[in-house]
Amino acid sequence: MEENGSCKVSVIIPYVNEKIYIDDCLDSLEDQTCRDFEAVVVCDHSSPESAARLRDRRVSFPLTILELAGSRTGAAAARNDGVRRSRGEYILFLDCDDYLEKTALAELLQCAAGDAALIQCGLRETWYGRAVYYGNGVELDARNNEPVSVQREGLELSVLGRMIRRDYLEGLDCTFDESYRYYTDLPFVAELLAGQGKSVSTEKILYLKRRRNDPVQLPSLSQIPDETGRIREMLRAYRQMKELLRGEEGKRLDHGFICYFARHIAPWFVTAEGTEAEEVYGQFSECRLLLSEEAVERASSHDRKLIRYASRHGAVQIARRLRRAETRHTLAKVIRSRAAAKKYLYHKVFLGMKLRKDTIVFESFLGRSYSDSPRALFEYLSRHFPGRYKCVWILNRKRELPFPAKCIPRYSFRYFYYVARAKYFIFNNRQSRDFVKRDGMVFLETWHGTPLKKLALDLGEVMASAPLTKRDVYRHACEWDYLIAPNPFSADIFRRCFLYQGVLLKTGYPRNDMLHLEEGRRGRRVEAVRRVLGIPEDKKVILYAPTWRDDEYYAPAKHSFCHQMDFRKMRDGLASEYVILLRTHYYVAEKLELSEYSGFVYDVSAYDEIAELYLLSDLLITDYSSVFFDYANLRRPILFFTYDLDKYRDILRGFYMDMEEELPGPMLFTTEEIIDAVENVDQLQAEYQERYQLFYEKYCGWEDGRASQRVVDAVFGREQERAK
Ligand code: C2G
Repeated sequence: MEENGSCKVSVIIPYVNEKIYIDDCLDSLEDQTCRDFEAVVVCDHSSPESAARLRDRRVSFPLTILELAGSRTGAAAARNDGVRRSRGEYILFLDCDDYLEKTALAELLQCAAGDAALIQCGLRETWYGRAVYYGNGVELDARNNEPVSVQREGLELSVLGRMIRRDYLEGLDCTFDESYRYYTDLPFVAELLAGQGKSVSTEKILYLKRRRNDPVQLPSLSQIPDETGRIREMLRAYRQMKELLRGEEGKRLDHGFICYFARHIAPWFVTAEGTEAEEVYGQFSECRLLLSEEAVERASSHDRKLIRYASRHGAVQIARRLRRAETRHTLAKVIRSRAAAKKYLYHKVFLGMKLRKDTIVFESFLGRSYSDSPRALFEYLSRHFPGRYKCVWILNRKRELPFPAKCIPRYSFRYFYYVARAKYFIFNNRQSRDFVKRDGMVFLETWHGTPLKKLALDLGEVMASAPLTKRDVYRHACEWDYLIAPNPFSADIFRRCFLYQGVLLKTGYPRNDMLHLEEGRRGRRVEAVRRVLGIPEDKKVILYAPTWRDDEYYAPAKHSFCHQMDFRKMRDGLASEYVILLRTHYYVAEKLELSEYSGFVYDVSAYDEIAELYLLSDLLITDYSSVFFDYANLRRPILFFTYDLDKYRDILRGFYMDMEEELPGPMLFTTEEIIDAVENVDQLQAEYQERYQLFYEKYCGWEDGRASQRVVDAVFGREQERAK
C-alpha cells in the first residue's frame, strides 16, 4: 500500500449475513502472496451479529467495512459503493462465500502486464470450503467440483474471476445497474467488453466459486424460488446487452439466449398462468426480433424448432406443445423401461385411487432389514390389535414374519401401489424421492438414533454423495406428522436440524423395548440368537459396530468401508476368551473378506436386528455410530475405536457433544489399545462408572420397555379419535 493509500488491487466484497462463509473468504486474502491490495467489504443491511463477526476479524491487510445506506440494497449497490470508496489500480469483485487461490492476485497482475484493461482467470465451482477443498485426506468427488471454462458463453457473463483496470472502468463510466437483482453482472460485463479495452486471460483456476448446500436457510440468488423474476430480468438484460455486443461476443450472446429460452423460458410457460405468461411472452417477442437468423440456423435442431415455433405462436400454444412433447417422451420411456412404467402408474393411476384406511406400510433402513422401531411397532400392533390393520412390509429380501403381513420389495409395482394408497406409514429413514404425501395420509417417522454426529440442516459441509441433502431432508421432514425422540437431547436437536413442525413424540425408542425385557425372556432370546449365529457357548462376545464414512462411497447409500481393526492381533490377544461380531453399517455395500479369521470374527452385517446382537454381546466397540446410546440401556462396557477422530470431527461431520467429556467409555486409537482395554475391562467399568451413570440418566431416561405402547397410543389413538 502506498503512502497516499493507493494500492495495486482493491478486492470488493458484498456481504449480507453469510457469516459462515466470510472467514474462508478473508482467510484466502490473508494468504495472498501479493501483499499490495486492500479489501472493501460492503455490508448490505447485515444483522448486528453478522456485522460483529466481521468487525471482530483481525487481518494483516487494509480492510474497510462499509454499510449500504438508506433503502439501497443488493449486490449491484454494494459493488458500486465498494468501487467508489476503494483506491486500487485494479478492481476485483469477490463474493463473500467465494475464495481465491493464494497466488490469484499475483498471477492476475502478472497476466495484466501493466496495460491490459480486463484480466480473466479460470473459475471452479465447488460445494466445499477451503479446509475440505485443500485436502486434509478427503477425496473430493469430481462431479461436485466442476471447473468452469474461462470463456463462459453467451448469457453466462459473470464479473467473477475478472480483474478490471480502474481507469478503464472510470473512462467508460460503467457502474452496476441497481435495478437488477439476479443478473446484475450481465449488462455490466457487456459494457466492459464493448469498451474494446485490451483483454487477456489465463486458463489457470484462481477463483473458487462456492455452491451453497443449504437452499432452505441460506439460498444463493439462483436458489431463491423466483423463476419468474429471473426470467423477466434475463429478458431485460438480453435487450440491453444486444445493443452493446457485436461480432463474436454478439454471436455468443444470441446462442446463449436461444439455449436459455429452451431450458428456462419455454418450460416456464407450462406452469405459468394468465397475464403474467402473456407479459413474459411479450418481452420474449421483443427479444426475438433482435435475434440474428444466423444464430437460429446454428442452434441445435431441438432449440431451432422450438424458437421458430415460439416466434409464431403464443404462450398457451408453447405450453401445449411442450406438454405434448413431455407426454410422448414419458410414454416412450414407459415402453422402454420398467422403472419408468412403475412411476407412470404411480402418478397417473395409483395416486388417483382411494386411500386404504386400514393399511400401514412399514420400512426399516430402506427395505434392507426387518428391524428397528418399525418392527417393534408392527409387533406391538399385531399383538394388541390382531386383524385390525393390514400390514405391508417393504423388504428387499423375503422373510417369514411372526405376524401376518405382505412383503414387497422396494420399488416393485406393488411398492408403488401400496405407497400410493396406504393411509399410514411407519418408516425409520427418509421416504423415497418419488413419495407423494396425499391428504389423509399419516406419516410416522421413527428415525434411527440419537445424534452424536451432526445431522441434516446442522451440517456445515455436506460430504456425502448428494450435495443438496439439506434441501431434500427438509422437504421430507415437512411431510412427517409424527417424529419419535428417544431422549430430551434428541428432541431439541430434531426440532432444529430438520426444522421440524409436526408432533414430536417424547416416548423413547420402541426398538429399545426389547432391551428392557424381564430376565427370563431376555435369556431365551439371547440363546436363540446364539444358536442361529453358531456362537460357541463358552465364548464371550464383542460386538464391533462402526458407522459409515460420508466420503467413502460408490453411489448414494452404497458406501465402501475399509476397516482399521487388525483382526490378526485381536485374535492373538483375545481369541481364547472372546469372539467378535463384526457388524457394518447398513449403507456399507462391501462384503468383507474374513475367512482367515473364521471361528473368531463373525460377519453379522446381514443379521436383521442389531438389538438382539446387543443382548448377546458382553461389550460393544463402536466409533461415532449412534449404537452406543441404545447399548447403554444394558449398562454394559463400551469402547470407542476412533482412529480417524480428527477427520471425522473437523471435516466429515462434527459432533453435538464433547466426546472427551461425555462418552461412557474410553476413546482408543490402535488395535493394541483395544486389546489392552478388553483385557482390563472390569477396571475400566469401575473407572467409568460415574460418567456412565450420568450418561444413562441423560440419554436413556425415557426408555423403560413401554415406548411402543406410548407411540401407538399417541398416533393410532389420536387418529381413531379424529376419524370418529
Ligand atoms: N446400525 C447398525 N449397524 C451398524 C451401525 C448402525 O445396525 N454398524 C443401525 C443402528 O440401529 C443405528 C442406526 O443404524 O442406531 C444408525 O446408524 P449410525 O451409525 O448412527 O448412522 P446413521 O445411519 O448415519 O444415523 O440420528 C442418528 C443419525 O442419523 C445417525
